[in-house]
Amino acid sequence: MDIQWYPGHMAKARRTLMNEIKLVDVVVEILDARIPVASRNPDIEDILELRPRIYVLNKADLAEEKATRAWSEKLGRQGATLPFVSTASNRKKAAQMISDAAAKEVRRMEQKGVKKTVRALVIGIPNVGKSTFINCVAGGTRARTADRPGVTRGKQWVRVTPYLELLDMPGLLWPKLTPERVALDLAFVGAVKDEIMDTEKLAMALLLRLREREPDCLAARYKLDTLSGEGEELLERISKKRGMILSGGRVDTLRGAQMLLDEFRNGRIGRITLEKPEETIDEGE
Ligand SMILES: Nc1nc2c(ncn2[C@@H]2O[C@H](COP(=O)(O)OP(=O)(O)OP(=O)(O)O)[C@@H](O)[C@H]2O)c(=O)[nH]1
Ligand SMILES: [Mg+2]
Repeated sequence: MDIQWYPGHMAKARRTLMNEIKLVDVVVEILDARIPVASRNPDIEDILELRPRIYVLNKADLAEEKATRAWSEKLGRQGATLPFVSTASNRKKAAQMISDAAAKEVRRMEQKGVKKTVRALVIGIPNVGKSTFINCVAGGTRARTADRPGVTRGKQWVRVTPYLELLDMPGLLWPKLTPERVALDLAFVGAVKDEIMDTEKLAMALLLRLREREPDCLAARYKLDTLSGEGEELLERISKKRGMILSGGRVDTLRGAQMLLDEFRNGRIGRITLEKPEETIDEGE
């Protein structure tokens, strides 16, 4: 499946990023704990590496606990890493990590007699939870959020305290999503607009992936006795089981596909990490 997604506002966001990086002290890169490698943006690495970085493995509540711990250790060798669920109870942990990352600069300014305001840039793929993370650290609903990609359209500074400000940005993808596994992973978790994809094909690909990864979760959720057959057959069987039948008796696989994707994205099929830390993951071509 060919997924190309690089609308104008993302190209603009890259340019904005080049300017904003000069104003920030810390970069908070929000990754999806279910796909920590595929959700890292290779296209802006050159910009991000200019500042100290924190990796947040967000949506850890939807990922396998053991895998998140292992990823956290692995990524921890490259920069401070925090497995995270964006809830109010985790507010302090996140704020602390940001101030730790900026501590050196804060001390440097202190020596000059200036109390520095720490500015952190929050970056990541669409729908990964950047705005939710910011709301979690700032308290309240300061940035707009929704369960679809492309919600934040322009940059927005959110003041947490007089000495901490966070910059929300639109989600960024990169011009060419390759290899196909990466493109699919991004689409499975909801980083790519569903409107530009073939929902049924995507659902079939997800079924094959889940059958390979977590056959027991898949069989249990949809009460399937067997997981044999092509993706198309599986999707039909699941849609039928859920009573998705069109007038005339044809199975409504489009509705079934949407349901499957929704259930996967909400963790209803189980806590599933698609990229396993023990595998060597091909990071691209
Ligand atoms: N389960 C779970 N859901 C989360 C978490 N963080 C965010 N979400 C959900 O993910 C969806 C997307 O959140 P946003 O904060 O709007 O994502 P964003 O990265 O700002 O998205 P764009 O602005 O569109 O790029 C929302 O439905 C959030 O409720 C988390 O830790 N766990
Ligand atoms: Mg947002």
